[in-house]
Amino acid sequence: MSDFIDIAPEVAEALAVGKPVVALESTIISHGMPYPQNLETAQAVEQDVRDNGAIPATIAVIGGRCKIGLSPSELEYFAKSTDILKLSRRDIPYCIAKKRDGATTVSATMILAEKAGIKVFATGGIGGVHRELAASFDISADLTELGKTSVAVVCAGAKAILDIPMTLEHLETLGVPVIAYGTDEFPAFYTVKSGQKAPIRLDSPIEIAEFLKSKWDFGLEGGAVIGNPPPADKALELDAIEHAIDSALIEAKGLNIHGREVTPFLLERVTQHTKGKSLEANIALVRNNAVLGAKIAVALAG
Ligand code: PSU
Ligand code: MN
Repeated sequence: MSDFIDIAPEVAEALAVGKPVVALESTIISHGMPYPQNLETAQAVEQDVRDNGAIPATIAVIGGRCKIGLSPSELEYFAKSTDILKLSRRDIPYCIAKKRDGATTVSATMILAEKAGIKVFATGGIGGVHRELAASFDISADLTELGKTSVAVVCAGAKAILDIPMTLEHLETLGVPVIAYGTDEFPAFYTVKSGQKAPIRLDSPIEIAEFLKSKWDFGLEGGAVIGNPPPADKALELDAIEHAIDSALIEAKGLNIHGREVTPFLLERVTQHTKGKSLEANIALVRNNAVLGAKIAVALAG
């Protein structure tokens, strides 16, 4: 493992003695938010994990080395650099072989977290089935990864830029449990409600930890989606975001944006259309997820 992976000393120590660790992704830093909000958010999220009793491990690839836990200067370098690949499962070997820098999406972060022995990962939103699936055949590699890699992903659901009902259907096909935390509906990232009932509702970090232990101790491999609604005071209303999303989707089509470019493009345009309100919501919900992730990791370790 050490041929490819460097675990930060603090993270390695915590893992060795069974202390709670929460994995954090880096695509949100490099491709999900502009500088300097990306750096401020990444730092705040790490602190949120610490404040709730766990050790943060931001995951990325630097110079072809897989990093589990970044130093403050690595985090800053990552937030500022504009030459960073976006990595899903298939992109990892290229990044390693070419000794490049790569930001890990949900799928790649899950893979590296599992290899390091980290069970809980907090992020903003997972990728999913894109709208107008028949035309694009765009289904995020995040979903396939959730089907086979045993890491719990705490998120605010799937962004409304996606087709949420189809995303939930595909997660069922892949055998991925979907849990809503403290609510009946699966959240839609910027909004508390998606109009879709979540298959399972659990109301405390301990219940979630018991659920995860049951799954994995029984030998059912694969991840789980923990949908944590965005904080009510920063969440947006569906009408407000729907228009921004529709315009962004039309623009993406006109510019023939496809593949891995789609999600970063839509996020940036939605931020412009909402005059920064969506970015504010995004920051608040990632922090909120880090807090829940830490509490689940603490419950799992206890
Ligand atoms: N959600 C966010 N910001 C992001 C992403 C999700 O709020 O930057 C990233 C995650 O890394 C996720 C990826 O894994 O987008 C999905 O990309 P795609 O749709 O290309 O699979
Ligand atoms: Mn895609």
